[in-house]
Amino acid sequence: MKEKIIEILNNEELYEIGFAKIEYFKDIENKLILQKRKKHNTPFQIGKIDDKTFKKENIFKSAIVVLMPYYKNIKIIEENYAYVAACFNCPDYHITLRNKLLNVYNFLKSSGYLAKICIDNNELDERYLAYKAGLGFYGLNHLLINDKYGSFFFIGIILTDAIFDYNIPLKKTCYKCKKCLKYCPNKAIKLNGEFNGNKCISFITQKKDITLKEEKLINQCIFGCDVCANICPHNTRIKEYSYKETVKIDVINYSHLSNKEFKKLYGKYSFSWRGRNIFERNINIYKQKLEKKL
Ligand code: B12
Repeated sequence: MKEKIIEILNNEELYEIGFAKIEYFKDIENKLILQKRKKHNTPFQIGKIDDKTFKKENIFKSAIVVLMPYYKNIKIIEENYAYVAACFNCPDYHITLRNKLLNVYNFLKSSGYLAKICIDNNELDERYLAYKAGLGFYGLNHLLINDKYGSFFFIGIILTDAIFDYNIPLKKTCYKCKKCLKYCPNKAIKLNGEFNGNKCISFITQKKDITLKEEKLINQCIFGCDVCANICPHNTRIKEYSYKETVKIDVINYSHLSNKEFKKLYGKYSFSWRGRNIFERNINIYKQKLEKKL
């Protein structure tokens, strides 16, 4: 069964695969409580702590966890062009990865098992499940790091009631070089392992109402942020997964788009989920900065 699932996923060019047992994840409960108490969670995090720790009896017994790499070395030297973070520079992973998981989903269903595909917007703590499945270790920057892909990968999960031989978490930790602490533009990362999602630039570029202080933090990368990933030594010497697309926005000559035009141009990218207004707001913030410089 496990071999068959791995074979199906390999045929979809997915090679980093792990199996985690669904049980009460007591070891992260205190971390989750502390993050909530300190108001470090963003509104993008959904579900309750008990959903993430599987505290209550659950119909699912296992998580099949899969990594899909997305590293792209974005080199945009012309200041007049804005860009989006690497994970938004490829066709929407919610769709591409889901499609790649469908054959396993169908295989489980036709074998009489429950199956549910989860990618990103769900109540799970996906990084923790990937960690449990032996696919990576935590960085101080809160990213999960994999030996092959660094931290540049998406996580996809299939929950099922099938039972497997499970993988075990890696014993490794990151180098703790503290570069991510030093370079994070808004000091979202702390040495004691805390991470304030509300201070993360990625969140600031995606949220609706921003303060003047937050505006100052939006620069050439107008959606998402890769600073802590790009300076991470675990991300050197990793292979590029070259998608044809590089979203490059001519900021000075940018003209306002209708919703229809926005959808047509950018609808296939996952950043379009936040809509045209936030995208254009960020372009305008960067444009004003460029104009001040001229
Ligand atoms: C909300 C969200 C965000 C928010 C808030 C993130 C946050 N940490 O609070 C914002 C918008 C800021 C964000 C940013 C990004 N995100 Co995001 N995000 C999510 C989402 C939807 C939920 C995350 C969450 O709230 N988890 C619960 C919290 C409590 O977990 P946590 O913060 O990781 O805390 C745990 C760790 O601290 C852990 N821990 C830390 N050290 C150790 C050590 C040990 C031994 C153990 C056991 C545990 C442990 O314990 C805590 C509890 O488990 C997930 C998808 C999902 N459903 O999981 C994607 C997800 C985490 N994001 C992802 C990505 C790609 C990104 C960005 C790189 C995108 C970008 N370029 O802008 C950045 C990276 C920012 C960063 N440095 O983490 C990927 C992760 C890829 C990876 N390699 O880790 C995910 C899994 C989406 C996916 N399916 O691929 N994200």
